Amino acid sequence: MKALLLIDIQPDFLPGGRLAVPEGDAIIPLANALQPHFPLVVATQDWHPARHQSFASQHAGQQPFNRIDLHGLDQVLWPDHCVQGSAGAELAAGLDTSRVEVIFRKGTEVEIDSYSAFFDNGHRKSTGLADYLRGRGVRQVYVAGLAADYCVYFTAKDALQEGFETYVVEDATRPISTEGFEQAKEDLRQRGGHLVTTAQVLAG
Ligand code: VGL
Ligand code: ZN
Repeated sequence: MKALLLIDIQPDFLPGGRLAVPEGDAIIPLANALQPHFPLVVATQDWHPARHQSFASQHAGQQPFNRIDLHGLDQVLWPDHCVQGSAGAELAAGLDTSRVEVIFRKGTEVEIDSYSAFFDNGHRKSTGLADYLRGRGVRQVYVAGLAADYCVYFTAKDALQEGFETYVVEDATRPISTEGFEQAKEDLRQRGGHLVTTAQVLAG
């Protein structure tokens, strides 16, 4: 049994959004085309309280994209984004959600960021996604969405660690930093992950 994980396809990560990923909107038709090929589709939403500590606005003298130590973890400071209940935090209007069975929200704790759909960045708390997938008999996980070098990467890494056969659908994701994604891909390959294209998934 295989599952498709659609990561953070939200207006704030699309061109014009508050943390826009270049060409982020290009993945939406692919995310829609992939869905009918999976018996289980799960989506995530980045879902931050307004005063989330990953926001540069919450740290005096800091600018977006600076790095700080946040309670012992390396943290990139972001522009305010995906604030709970805001328009930018919804699932993108063009995304077909009719086959999305469940939506996992993450990043809800003020003190800690959460890139992965499985755990917060300190691996302190599980979201329950791994047990949910195992309970549904899932062995293979395909990851698409935004951003390739952050939430898609961390989700794929945790999926591997949780023992799932893990595929990143390379054309159905876009990075914040191209160089960051190159490193992420190398790391995922070394961990036993697979990179595939939408065409390969549709043909399989
Ligand atoms: C993300 C940075 C901050 C992502 C979320 O979805 O990749 N990146 N919050
Ligand atoms: Zn975030």
